[in-house]
Amino acid sequence: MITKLSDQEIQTRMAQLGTILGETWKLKDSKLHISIKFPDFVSAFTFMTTTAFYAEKLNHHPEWSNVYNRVDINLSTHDAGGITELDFKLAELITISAGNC
Ligand code: H2B
Repeated sequence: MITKLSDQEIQTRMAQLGTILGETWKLKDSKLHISIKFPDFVSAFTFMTTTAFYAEKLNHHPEWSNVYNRVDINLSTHDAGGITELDFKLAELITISAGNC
């Protein structure tokens, strides 16, 4: 069973996360949150498709929404009731994949 990270561990890991199109990952409602504005709908949806494959590979899935060229993402581990190592793994993969979209 994966365990929740401490507040200190979360702060340390957040400082190591990169940016996506100038947007930074933030802590919102005890979840890792980012809101990304893409140039258009196609690049936003391409990003979501790429991310979906990473999520399935990790068996760890985002809470997200898309309106035209904006994608809002919230990451937490439902099974642990908070933020775990898996959320940072997915956030890192998302940050890398956004660089390729
Ligand atoms: N995604 C997230 N974000 N948190 C989880 O606890 C989780 C998940 N659990 N994806 C996985 C699937 C679990 O439901 C399956 C049964 O392994």
